Amino acid sequence: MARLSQTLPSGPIDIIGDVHGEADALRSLLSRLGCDPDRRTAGRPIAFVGDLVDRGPNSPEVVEMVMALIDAGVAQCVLGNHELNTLLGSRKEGNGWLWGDDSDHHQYIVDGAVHTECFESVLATSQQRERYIAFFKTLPLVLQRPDLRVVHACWHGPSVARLPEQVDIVSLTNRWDDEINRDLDARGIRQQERAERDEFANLLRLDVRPTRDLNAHAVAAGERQSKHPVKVITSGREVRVPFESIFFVGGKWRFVQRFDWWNHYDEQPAVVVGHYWRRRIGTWSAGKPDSWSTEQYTDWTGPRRNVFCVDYSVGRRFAERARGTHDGFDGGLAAMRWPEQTLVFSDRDEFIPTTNRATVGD
Ligand SMILES: [Mn+2]
Repeated sequence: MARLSQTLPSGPIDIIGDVHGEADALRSLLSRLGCDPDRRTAGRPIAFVGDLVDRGPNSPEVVEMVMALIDAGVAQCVLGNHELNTLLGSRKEGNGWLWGDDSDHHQYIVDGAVHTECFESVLATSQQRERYIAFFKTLPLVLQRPDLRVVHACWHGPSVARLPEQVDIVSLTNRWDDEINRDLDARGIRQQERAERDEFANLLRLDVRPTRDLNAHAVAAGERQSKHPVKVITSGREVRVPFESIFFVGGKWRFVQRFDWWNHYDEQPAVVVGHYWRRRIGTWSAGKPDSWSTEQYTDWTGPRRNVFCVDYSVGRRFAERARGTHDGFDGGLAAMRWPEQTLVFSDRDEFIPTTNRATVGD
């Protein structure tokens, strides 16, 4: 059971972006923040935005560090979509480490040729798996206080309002899934969706690109996401993409893409999220739309300029390593210091001021 909405402590706080199993980066970031995970001490409270695990080299070590800090009362963490997947038992690209599966791999294209590469990840023992799943079940979806809100992907008032106070997140998620699926069934959409997916290798193969628009699949995928409060908060709302723009990411062909909710957020408390693979430097072609695009990588965004994504794509390092990079990564792990609103990166010495923030009276 988890209390789904919890309170952030008052006073200064550090908010850490998606870690994705990058244990070394987390260690150096924590040390820059004055936090010692072995002695379980921190200079100020820490809030993790979730997605602690998957794809990176050592998810077990990351979970152990975060559990220790939460146990000691110096950190909090919201549930990310990657933790939610493991709770639901879904095997996804990049979470084989938890199931002890060393054949877990990702697919990518170089010069038109499809490559597959296994993730180089420390595997969990069955004992660790049980402990980690039990731990994920205790995580809230929302952390908040009057001036600040922390969720993994999306603040959406109506979805937050639908959350029961204390609940088993797995039964809640399944119950809402069932409701949505019953409705899709009643409209005949689910049957059509199955036929469409069967025709194109269940949409799981990069080399089997769908040759026509799959309407039922697109409608079902959109509603399963955007009508489901747990999914909305942990992975955002989604909207349909035109057929010419369908894309392959996370091991699947996608007919919907992320809705830019931050451009519509018009409430007073600042919101800090992760999830959106923000670029830190340069550009890369990840094969998917660049949803969180701001002029400067340090910019706040939204009509009130009070929304910030602190995920600088450290979770992309597995792909950088696969292409031969072992140092000087594009993707970074960051923390936002509040109320200073400066960024601290695991691999940079200077503290970097954020930009484009609304000032009082704006
Ligand atoms: Mn995420």
